[in-house]
Amino acid sequence: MSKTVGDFLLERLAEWGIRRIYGFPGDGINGILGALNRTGGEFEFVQVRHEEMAAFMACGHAKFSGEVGVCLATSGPGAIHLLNGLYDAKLDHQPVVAIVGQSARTAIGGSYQQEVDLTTLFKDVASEYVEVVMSPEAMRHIIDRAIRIARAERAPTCVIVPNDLQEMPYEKPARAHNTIHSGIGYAIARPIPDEHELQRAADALNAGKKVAMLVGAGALNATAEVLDVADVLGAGIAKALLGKAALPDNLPFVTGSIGLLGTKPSYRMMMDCDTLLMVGSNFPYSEFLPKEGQARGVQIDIDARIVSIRYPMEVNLVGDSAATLRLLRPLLKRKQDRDWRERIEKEVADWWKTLEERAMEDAHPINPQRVFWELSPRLPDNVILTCDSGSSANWYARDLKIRQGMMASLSGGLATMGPGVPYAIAAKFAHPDRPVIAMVGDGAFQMNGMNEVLTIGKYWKRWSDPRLVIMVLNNRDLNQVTWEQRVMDGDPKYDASQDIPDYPYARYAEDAGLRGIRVDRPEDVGRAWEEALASDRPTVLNIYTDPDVPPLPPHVTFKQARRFAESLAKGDPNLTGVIRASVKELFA
Ligand SMILES: Cc1ncc(C[n+]2csc(CCOP(=O)(O)OP(=O)(O)O)c2C)c(N)n1
Ligand SMILES: [Mg+2]
Repeated sequence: MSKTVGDFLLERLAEWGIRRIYGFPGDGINGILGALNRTGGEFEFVQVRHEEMAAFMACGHAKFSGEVGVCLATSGPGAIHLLNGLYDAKLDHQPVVAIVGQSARTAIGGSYQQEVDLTTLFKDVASEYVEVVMSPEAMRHIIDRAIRIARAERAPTCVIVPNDLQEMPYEKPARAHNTIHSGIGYAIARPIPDEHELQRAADALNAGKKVAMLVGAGALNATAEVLDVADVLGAGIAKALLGKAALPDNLPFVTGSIGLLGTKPSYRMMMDCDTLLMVGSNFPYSEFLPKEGQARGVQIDIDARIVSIRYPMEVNLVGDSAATLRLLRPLLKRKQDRDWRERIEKEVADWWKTLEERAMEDAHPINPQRVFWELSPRLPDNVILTCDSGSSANWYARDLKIRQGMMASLSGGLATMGPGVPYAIAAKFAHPDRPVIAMVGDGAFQMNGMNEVLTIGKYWKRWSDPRLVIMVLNNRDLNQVTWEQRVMDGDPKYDASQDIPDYPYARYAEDAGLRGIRVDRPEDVGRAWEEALASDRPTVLNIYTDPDVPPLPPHVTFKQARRFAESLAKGDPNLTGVIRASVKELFA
């Protein structure tokens, strides 16, 4: 049999170094699946329960491996299911290539079954590149460009392959007019800013007496350089959510997370600083940054489009974070006066004590903060952490003490529910020798995590280290939103939209061939983590936590406090519990 377009597509993916595809079948991609079968195991096809999960996994693969993630779905419904996962990749700037089927070229435009205008559907999410392959000769340059652009722009791209074309004999483009002749290979570059701009940045930073740094995902590979610069500048460093793994939390001048999920020392540092150095972050909430005019600003980012969009910066340095910081460093003068740094260190030390006290406060039955607090000292050295959107993201951001050598991520930009478990699966496939922990709410687990437990059941024996722990924060509530309704809108909890059913998740895990542990007493939390992390198979920890412990912002404004009081006065069904757990936190 001659080589088909499907065969060629896979050959090309392999040449690009791609070996794993997350997907789900359908007759719109049978020509590609048949070709995958013929490769005889060269590719690892990971079958998911839902195409959105394939897209999350491709995004997780990119996040944890730094390589392009690939997902594959059939035409129509399969392609539509990918969307949310692809938006997650888009908003968190991850290179993902989606390959989707389409009706046969002979049927396109004929309202054929499962025919959806996929170019229009993907136009926004894959705005960097979405193309339909219309002839065998075009397969080569379209897949080449989709991969190269995904990597260059750190964005999702999409290749739409009509099903009849997948089975056709592959033909190389002739050497003729109207043909395209592409090759493989990335351009690796570490751009650096102009010298003059570097000097201007150094002048601003040298003039400051109270320098605050904010680092994000763009600083994940610049740990040493960030620390070096912070040391000379006597700066404290706050971390945006996606930058959690950029710096260990045991350094005394790292103020931790920032924003609604942030810490008090981060907040105070930003309110008091006279200079702001932002590295690789697109942190959105300007109310947590200095007031306009309060601080002189310097920003470093690889993407010229996003500099100076959160705070009016005086100097914008467009370049690779590590390379730029290395060039900046010799231009900086060491701050002799260390008062600012010492004040930050004192606030950080006090804050950790506050967090411990909060975590150990009684709750019914278990204080969710304690679940994260007790995990920190038990984190294996090379663990990979994933988290979902929900109240768990607060405790992940604030309470969990990350150390050097770990990786961690969640859906930062889209803040979608659902990626916690699929990211963890992708982390296991990318690093089968490392333990992985996913921290997800019961709502997110019900939304899709439970289904993907079956995927874990199918594949876990392939992983050299079988440890994958899914911690389900079982509060029987869509708790983050319940609290947003109370604090932001002054509304009482609306049971109809917020209450969710309880379910025996540990038993469910056992039925799926995994381990399940149910925890409903605070004193068992530490031991449960230890058991799960010593297990010979993936484990679901079902931890019963108190929905009345408030995931409040680090400072509560007068307006928020008033709205919260109003929500209680309007007859919140959880009234007594809420008052017990939270008034102390709010007004203390
Ligand atoms: C797909 C999606 N739907 C809805 C939301 C809004 N939302 C954010 S957090 C949240 C509650 C999550 O509940 P759960 O997973 O139980 O976590 P909890 O906050 O209770 O810890 C909701 C509904 C979202 N972010 N993403
Ligand atoms: Mg919940």
